[in-house]
Amino acid sequence: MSSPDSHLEPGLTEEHARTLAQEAGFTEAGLVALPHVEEARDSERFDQWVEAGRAGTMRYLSRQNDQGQRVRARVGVPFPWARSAIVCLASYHSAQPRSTEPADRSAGWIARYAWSSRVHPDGVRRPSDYHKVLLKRLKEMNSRLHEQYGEFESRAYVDTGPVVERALATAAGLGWTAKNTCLIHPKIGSYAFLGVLLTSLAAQEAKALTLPDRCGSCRRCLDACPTNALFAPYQMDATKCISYLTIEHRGSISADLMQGMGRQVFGCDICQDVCPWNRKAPISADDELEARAELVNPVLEGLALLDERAFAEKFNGSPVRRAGFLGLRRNIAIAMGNSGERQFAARLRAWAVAADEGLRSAAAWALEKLEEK
Ligand code: B12
Ligand code: SF4
Ligand code: SF4
Repeated sequence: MSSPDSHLEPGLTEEHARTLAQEAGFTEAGLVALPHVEEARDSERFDQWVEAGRAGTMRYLSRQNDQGQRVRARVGVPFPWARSAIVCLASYHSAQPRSTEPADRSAGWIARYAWSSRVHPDGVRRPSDYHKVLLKRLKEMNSRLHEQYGEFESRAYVDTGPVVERALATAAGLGWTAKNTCLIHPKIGSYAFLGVLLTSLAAQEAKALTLPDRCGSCRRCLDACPTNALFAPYQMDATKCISYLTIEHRGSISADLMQGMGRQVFGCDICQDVCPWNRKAPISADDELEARAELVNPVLEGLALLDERAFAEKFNGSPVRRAGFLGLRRNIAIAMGNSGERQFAARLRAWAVAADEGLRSAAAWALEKLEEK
């Protein structure tokens, strides 16, 4: 437990937080005192988003505590002791092609963020999951802070904690929340993961200014989104987002959305691939997040051949496992339908009688689409 005395200054400085983060392997970091100045605005935006039903079946986002407060809307609700957040950013940009570049129609697309791998001490390259990679770094930073400051409260989160990471990253001056709803760092772009270390330590310097929005009059992401999930600037209906449909959503998908999904089999990069701020973004030097070349434009037939065991072996330790074996198969069936390649008809016929409803309905739709040709 923390003692009140442990909260006395000197407190954290932004420079110290950045140094610690970079020594732990992060590309960039910022510090923000909590509650931050835009908390009321952000919490209102979050509430409106959830109340409009944009979160779909991701019920954890709308969870309320016994007092009826929405847990994620304000950091102070689950963590009343939190006085500062160190927000860290790890670039995963790689030199590989983008999803918007021409590719063979018989290939699918797995989102860039899920390509990560690293070489283990035994010399073998294995998939890596950013959640684990970043969490280990945050914990290392936490230990170093404890050596320096003694007892205090803290929590480290990457993705799965009850915090809106992009809102905290914006408040910490790491970038702006863009029209595609991603956090864009002016130098690093948006192919970057976020991780947050909450502490009960005071932040010595209050954040002076957040960065301005630099989207200007651009609308490329909105125009490129194939399912209209970005229905207005800064507004996303997650229930239409290909990332949600391919990763989070279980079961059948409506026909109009399947059409828009194209050949994305896991996640979606389109609204980031068209963004000018990613054009000149530096390639990441992070050796724990290196791209696995075999996941770039993967051949659909190769993915379709994976049985449950081969799926587990190929994606063990990778974010792709989250889609589940049958979820990925359903997505492959949709991509086959959208490919226009009749060579997939035989496989789709077999899947069209599968026991799993999501796979069965996707395969039937895909078959019909191929036969329309
Ligand atoms: C749920 C979730 C999703 C959902 C919903 C996405 C969404 N836009 O809300 C789905 C499954 C669709 C998804 C997709 C992706 N995700 Co996601 N996801 C999350 C998660 C777990 C929660 C996000 C959340 O709370 N959404 C609710 C909305 C309201 O929050 P928000 O979008 O962050 O909104 C804030 C701002 O947009 C702002 N805001 C709202 N309205 C307005 C209006 C104006 C005018 C302005 C200026 C700002 C503004 O205030 C909001 C609240 O404070 C976070 C991790 C976390 N714990 O935060 C990762 C996270 C956001 N995802 C991430 C990633 C990498 C992705 C994908 C790129 C993966 C992929 N390639 O498929 C896509 C990107 C799609 C996109 N264009 O956003 C990263 C984003 C990194 C970054 N640089 O932005 C995060 C931070 C995970 C991480 N730890 O790195 N994701
Ligand atoms: S990730 Fe794809 S589907 Fe989702 S908002 Fe961006 S372009 Fe649209
Ligand atoms: S594509 Fe244009 S509007 Fe969309 S996020 Fe990038 S700069 Fe902003």
